[in-house]
Amino acid sequence: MLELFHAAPSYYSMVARLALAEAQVPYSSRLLDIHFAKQQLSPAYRRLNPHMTVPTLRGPGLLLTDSAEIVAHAAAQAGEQWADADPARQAGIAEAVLGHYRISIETLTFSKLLSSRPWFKAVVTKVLSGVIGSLERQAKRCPEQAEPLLAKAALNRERLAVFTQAPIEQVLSEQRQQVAAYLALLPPVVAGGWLFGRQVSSADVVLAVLCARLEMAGELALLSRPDLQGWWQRMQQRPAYAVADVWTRFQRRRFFKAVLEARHTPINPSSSRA
Ligand SMILES: N[C@@H](CCC(=O)N[C@@H](CS)C(=O)NCC(=O)O)C(=O)O
Repeated sequence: MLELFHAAPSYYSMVARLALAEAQVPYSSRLLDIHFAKQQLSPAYRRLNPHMTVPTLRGPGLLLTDSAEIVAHAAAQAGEQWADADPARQAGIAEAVLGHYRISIETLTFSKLLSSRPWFKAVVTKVLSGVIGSLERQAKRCPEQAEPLLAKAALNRERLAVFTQAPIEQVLSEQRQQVAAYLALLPPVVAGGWLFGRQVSSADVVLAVLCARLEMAGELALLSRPDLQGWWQRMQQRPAYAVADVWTRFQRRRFFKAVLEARHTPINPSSSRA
């Protein structure tokens, strides 16, 4: 049985959950608390996933540490059920998926949050500075793992710089432009169909999670094309969409419930890459 290490409200965890649900790949859920306990930074988890991020998919002879790898795995498992199996559509699908991964979801989400709640900037600064300090201390204590720990500290410094160095409205406006440009380049969707024809694809999976995040951020107006609006309505009706637990609004009670559940998640890093 596959195990999916993920967090309930995490964007890239939702990508993995939706891909696996659409491909009907069963897995055991292993929830992590990436916000308070920061289990993604624990020694056991970082041996499993050196990027110290969720999701991670683990199984016999399988260790996937990035949502894009999990989507590709799901596409392979789905075979002819997904448009990805059609050689004529592969280049277009790959371009749509890659374009999605060029968008900084985190910058979009946080710039929106900070633009409406300026007081949140102090919280973000405090949390990120705390994480950077902790990673740097751990790097000193465990020199053999210093490289990934310092890389993660540097990444968090970059995150901090994005939100503190430029006016937040400017950051948000750039993110909006990037998302709008991405959506404009997607292929026209024929009535009742999916992005690349009559079968869903990796591109539908990532776009669905992007739309859910736009809705959560109050930015769904960016989805201005009527064909994509119809697609989004239909996508939300798919059984896999409900199974995947894709969030279109922040669910405080479920968030804390998942945090509590995560305390009991065993992380045994004894697996190896395929
Ligand atoms: N490229 C990675 C990004 C994963 C990622 O950034 N996940 C976020 C949650 S949505 C995370 O784990 N954040 C915690 C951290 O960076 O410490 C993927 O697609 O899996």
